[in-house]
Amino acid sequence: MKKQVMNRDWIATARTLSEALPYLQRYSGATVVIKFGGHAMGDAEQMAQFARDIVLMNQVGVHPVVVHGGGPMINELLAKLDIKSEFVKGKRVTDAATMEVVEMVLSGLVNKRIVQAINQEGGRAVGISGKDANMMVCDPVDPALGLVGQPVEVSPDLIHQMHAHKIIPVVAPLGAGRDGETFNVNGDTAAGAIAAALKADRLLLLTDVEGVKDASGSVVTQLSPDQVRELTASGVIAGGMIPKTETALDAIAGGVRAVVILDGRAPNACLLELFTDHGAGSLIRV
Ligand code: X2W
Repeated sequence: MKKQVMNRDWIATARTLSEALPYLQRYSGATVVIKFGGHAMGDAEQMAQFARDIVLMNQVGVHPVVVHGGGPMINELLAKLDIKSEFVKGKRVTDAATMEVVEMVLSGLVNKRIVQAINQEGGRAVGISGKDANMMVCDPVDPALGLVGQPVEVSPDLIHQMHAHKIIPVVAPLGAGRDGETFNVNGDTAAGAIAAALKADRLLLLTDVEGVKDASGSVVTQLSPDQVRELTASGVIAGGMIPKTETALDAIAGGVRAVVILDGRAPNACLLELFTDHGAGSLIRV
């Protein structure tokens, strides 16, 4: 007979699975929106690992919705095409020529890469943008930013139908204008608006920092919207973290139960957050 050698790793693996039971029960049937930022995507192996996490989540009864970014990939193609691009307060000034490139990169390249990665891990992902079924209708944010959109009406129907058919939606952050325009929407903003429309249980904002840091530089594991406002007023939350915490506050005000800002480059970041005692990043909730 084959003798099984029990070593510590296997015992730890079994214990981790056992400890996950209450979390698996808690999240069964939950809607979790995952914002996968361009900076969190990394190489093919990191993409595959993210995809495995999404498929596992789906397998255990979570209804995941992936909303992605792709800022660095847009920058790359704009540079190749010699189109200059600038950001004002974290938003890309988007003229008609830039919008074409943004749509090509987000709806084409990035969206399909994620869809294919999830499908290769055994999931059933379908890629859409906010334009499909008129899911995300936008108004212009500010004439100075051109075709940058602010979501004003988000309909959750299409996503509910996809979930009912066991499809994992992968959403590119583009919106439809009322006069047939295409709008470029910041990925975090789109994820927050979609999570609010779905009244999601969790919005996970995957980025390339560990979370919200306090004045001493340590990650704050849990904080309330009021604490976020205080840290922002005192200048501790600054720079690129501001759009993320603003998204979090808007999403919570819109009916999302909790928002987590976490480092998407860390291995199995989503699983660590949802299914272990440890958690990951900074959880913001009332
Ligand atoms: C973003 C959309 C992509 C995005 C852009 O054009 O870069 C606006 O700035 P990350 O990877 O999440 O940064 N849109 C209006 O948000 O990508």
